[in-house]
Amino acid sequence: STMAQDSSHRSVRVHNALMRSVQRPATPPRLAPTSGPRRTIGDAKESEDLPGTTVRAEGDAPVADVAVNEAYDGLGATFAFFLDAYGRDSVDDDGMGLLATVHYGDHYENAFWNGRQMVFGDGDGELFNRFTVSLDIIGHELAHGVTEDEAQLMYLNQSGALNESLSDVFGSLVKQHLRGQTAEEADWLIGEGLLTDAVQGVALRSMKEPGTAYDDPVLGDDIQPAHMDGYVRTTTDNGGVHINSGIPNKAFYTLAVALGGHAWERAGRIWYEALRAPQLRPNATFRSFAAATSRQAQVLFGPEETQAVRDAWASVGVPV
Ligand code: ASN
Ligand code: ZN
Repeated sequence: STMAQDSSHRSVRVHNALMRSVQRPATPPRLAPTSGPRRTIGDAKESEDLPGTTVRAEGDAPVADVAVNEAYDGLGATFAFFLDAYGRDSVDDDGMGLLATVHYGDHYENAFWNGRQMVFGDGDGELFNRFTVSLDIIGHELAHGVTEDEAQLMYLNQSGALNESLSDVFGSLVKQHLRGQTAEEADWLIGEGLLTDAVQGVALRSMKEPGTAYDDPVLGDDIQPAHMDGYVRTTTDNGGVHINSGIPNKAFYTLAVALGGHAWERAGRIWYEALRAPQLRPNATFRSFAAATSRQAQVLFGPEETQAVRDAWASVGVPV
């Protein structure tokens, strides 16, 4: 009789525990992100005033200014990517409104995330077109906001190059997701269409073959390394954050192609969860990030994916 009592007590306790977990979740319930993106596009009218005049808000019809519509659509594609691929509701995973300013500065040759919003220059027209032409650039800038919200990787040396690389990874995945491309089909270029026809080059960076995106008398040579053997020690560019990002970029590309299929589903998911892992510190190195990706591959998938992650890092000279 004691046996029967014990097991019935146990089943009652299990039942109560299950009911409790259904009725009283440990964390407060969050509203499902049913509202979609909340986009605002500002026009700085070639000044450096942010956010400038609002020229298109969520739900507004397209306007005559192509840069405005590219920014609006690019923010939409980036929002859709993070929600669909990882269930992330905007930059802060809490439905934050997305603000971008176009026509920033006088022929300004860059785009950036300023901690609160995206900013896009028009380019000089000689070397660079407007910075909204490439969807992966828009995804890159917004991903800086995601990284800042999660690991807060310091924008210096290896942690800075990781910060840069994560923006390239998610920027490229935004484009691949919109196009429905597999890892094999993707171009793995960052900023295709950004360089004018006068420049000898195809893009700002190549994740597939770092160091080969351009070689131009005026712009210079793409000097990104694809392996730790070529790691550039420099004090410019915050310790070469846009240079040494070639190394983790190549590791991600290598993993994505090894796993095959849609890169955001396994390779991207592993990188995304590594970025969110509490063990990842703001001063993370390539090695500590590689270890985080290996752990996530094991937790999320299994031994095959974990080995593929380790092989990918090993191929760029980062042992895990
Ligand atoms: N376009 C650059 C980037 O987002 C601007 C910068 O150096 N912060 O990385
Ligand atoms: Zn960046």
